[in-house]
Amino acid sequence: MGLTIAQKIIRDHLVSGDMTVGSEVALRIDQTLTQDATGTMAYLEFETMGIDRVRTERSVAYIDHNTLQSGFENADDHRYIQSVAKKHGIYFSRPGNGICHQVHLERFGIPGKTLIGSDSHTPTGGGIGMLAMGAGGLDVAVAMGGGAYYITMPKMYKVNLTGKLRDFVTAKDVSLEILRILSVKGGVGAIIEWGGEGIKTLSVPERATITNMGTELGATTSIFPSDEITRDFLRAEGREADYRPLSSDPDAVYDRVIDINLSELEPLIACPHSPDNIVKVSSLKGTKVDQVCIGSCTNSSLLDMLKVAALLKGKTIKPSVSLSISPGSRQVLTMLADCGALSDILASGARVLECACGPCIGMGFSPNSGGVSLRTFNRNFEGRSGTADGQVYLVSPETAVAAALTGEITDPILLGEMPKIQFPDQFKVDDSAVLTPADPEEAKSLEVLRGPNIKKFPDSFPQEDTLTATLALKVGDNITTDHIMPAGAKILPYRSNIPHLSQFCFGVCDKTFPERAKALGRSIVVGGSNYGQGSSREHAALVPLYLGVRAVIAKSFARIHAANLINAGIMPLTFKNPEDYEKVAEGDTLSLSGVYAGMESGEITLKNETNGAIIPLTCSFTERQTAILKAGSLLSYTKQLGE
Ligand code: MIC
Ligand code: SF4
Repeated sequence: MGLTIAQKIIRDHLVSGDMTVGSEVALRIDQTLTQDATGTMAYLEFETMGIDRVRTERSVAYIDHNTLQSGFENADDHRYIQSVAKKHGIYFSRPGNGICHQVHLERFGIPGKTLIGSDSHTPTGGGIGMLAMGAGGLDVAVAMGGGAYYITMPKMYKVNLTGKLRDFVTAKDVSLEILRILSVKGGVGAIIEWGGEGIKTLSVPERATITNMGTELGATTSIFPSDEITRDFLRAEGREADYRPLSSDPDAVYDRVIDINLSELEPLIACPHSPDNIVKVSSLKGTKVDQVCIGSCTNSSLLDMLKVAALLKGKTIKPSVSLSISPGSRQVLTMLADCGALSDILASGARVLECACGPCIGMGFSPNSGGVSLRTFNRNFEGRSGTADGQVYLVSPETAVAAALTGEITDPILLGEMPKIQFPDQFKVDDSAVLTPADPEEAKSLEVLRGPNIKKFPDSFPQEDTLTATLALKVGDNITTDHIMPAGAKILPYRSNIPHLSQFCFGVCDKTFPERAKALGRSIVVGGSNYGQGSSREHAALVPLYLGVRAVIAKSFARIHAANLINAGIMPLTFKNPEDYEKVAEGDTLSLSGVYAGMESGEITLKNETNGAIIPLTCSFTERQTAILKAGSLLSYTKQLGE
């Protein structure tokens, strides 16, 4: 039987396990990336492992999320990451050099290699045929130390593209179309391979937009073949030597095949507050727009920016609209400046922001109250923009420009003719903002610089055979990690200070949760389906742990969050019968007995001591995961292994 692209890469990196769907496989990881918002924690974890130098082929630390530096906290974290990177063999991409995924694609990604990153949009690397996955910081720390990365062997989906995108219909619309078809949980447990004749019409930046946003499907990752288009991109980056062709076998077997005809697509838009809330742009015609933001790891490539500049050239944005543009990398910004496109952008009235995540994670540029904001980003979760009642829509750069010019939601096709873009066949390569690590000898004497904002990890609690605790919070379906542990300019500086962060835990759902949970000492949280979707932030597990949460019971979980809960020693358990969700209420006393046997058999019984209901729960922990939960955390487990 033939293999898919992902199966081939998994086969080549298999450390243990068998490749049957649903069983656990351990993979050798070639490359890692971190960003600063998850990186401080990941490097603190790496340091506790006592390993001198990373054992990967390439590990890169990016500073791109927390670049506001509104106090000493971020500056200290940057300094810490810079010093720890230099000492332990990690490349350091300085603040201002760009968004991790964009820079990694440009400078470091290699077809056929494995990459894990402490950021959920790491699958961007699938645009050049990498097996690139988002992971919790601790998993990345373990991989940096040479340990394997464990995943559940995913199903394989194939999206067959035919036809060719019309002008003003873009790769972003392809991402929105697949979200319309599959929804935010439709990719859970699957790897999505993109193929068909239509992919030959898509450049690497367009492919990367698609793999980037595959994260919103809940997919383990998304991947394109590595072909002549990949070779052209690597050549333009001066890295042709990194090219290797990669394709699936003609007789590869897929669990699901989806067909999309690019020629038939129309501009699409994701409405508040979920990336799968999709309608046609034309159906919202005339909706007044207050703000437009162009950028993020989804749509900040040179190609995107050149199109935006060409559409803005000689025009002025509506006075009622505020437009921000964040190029994805210093390379993109420099090339925009060199060819004059930057002047066209500035002359239109746009505000050019730093090459960083910026507004995407609520680091500035929040909309006005109740404001309608059209963004080329990948997430529009409630409150994420920093404005609680902001109405965020997700669109392509073309649709974004159309709104900025007209002041309302407008089908970009109405802009007339698409200007011709002069796309260079050589990118301007300048790696001076990527600092190389010290050599092993010099590294020995280097000091790691820590600031006072770095606080100790929460204590871990080995799971016991019985657990009795109060249900402190019951939430609904599709709860994101932005609900559990919000980010934004006021909170993000405290990613290495769990006690401070804890005040904001579940703030979007219930502001009283932190105080109540603390008072209870130990508690349980109940959720609906797809609990923990979105970001890879392990803080969404570490902070509940700090507040005493010992188990989360839900209808289903998102992949990275479930792994983060286990790594933190919190049990993710699933209702065997989803309707039993109704049999528990906030404040009920819940008890689990025979936990150890249940971890092995896959069934644990819950008794609701308040109303007497007996509720069967399921779990599918591997031996390793059971051992982690019994040890209290992945860190304690790893330490025990070393003893
Ligand atoms: C996001 O887009 O939500 C983030 C911020 O990049 C996160 C990482 C984080 O919370 O630090 C992600 O996607 O993993
Ligand atoms: Fe940064 Fe936004 Fe991309 Fe997350 S989704 S890495 S915050 S640009």
